[in-house]
Amino acid sequence: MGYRRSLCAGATTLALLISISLAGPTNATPVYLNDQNISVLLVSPASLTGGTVDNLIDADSPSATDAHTQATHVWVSGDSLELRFDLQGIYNLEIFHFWNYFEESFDVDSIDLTFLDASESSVGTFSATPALGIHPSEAENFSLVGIENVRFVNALLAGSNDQVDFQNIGFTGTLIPEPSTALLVGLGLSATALERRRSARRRPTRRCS
Ligand SMILES: [Ca+2]
Ligand SMILES: [Ca+2]
Repeated sequence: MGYRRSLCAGATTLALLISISLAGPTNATPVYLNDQNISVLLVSPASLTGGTVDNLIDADSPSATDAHTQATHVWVSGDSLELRFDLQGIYNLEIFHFWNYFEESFDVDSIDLTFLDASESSVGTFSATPALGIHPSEAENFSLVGIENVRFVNALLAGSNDQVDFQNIGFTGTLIPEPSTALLVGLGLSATALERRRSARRRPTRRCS
């Protein structure tokens, strides 16, 4: 009797877990993405005029102030720079955070983002004309709608002043479990359930109630 009850409970649990896996992270908490969990590469130009690529994503939180110093900002002498972010996981993105420079003759005047999934297919775009920053710099927050299943972000930042200077970029999003992980869990549970069913066939059967 106890064994049959356990078998029925196991089948119910399996169905529930698969249902949760397919439904996605309905209760997941949005996380802030910075140098602790994502990476970024400079695509063009070949090098920065000032600052380092690491300075791009080094703000601790969306509410952090990023005072302008040579150790915190990013500066290119020219019309634009291109960046590529690797989120190191699959996210539904909710907010784009941008810390602009505070002088019109150096700041970023336009931003174009292209969001890519794990196979590098586009899953959406977003364009913004950020406000002039203040000093010390605080983030301007842009809501992202329908930007889902993102692994990579290509960013083009341009200035109409032959200078492109800013303090920081960040994202807030919800991590989606890797399909392979959910699949492995499902397969493992299915194998266990199958073995139990084979064992149960050797015993009298009874319907789950
Ligand atoms: Ca920074
Ligand atoms: Ca400007």
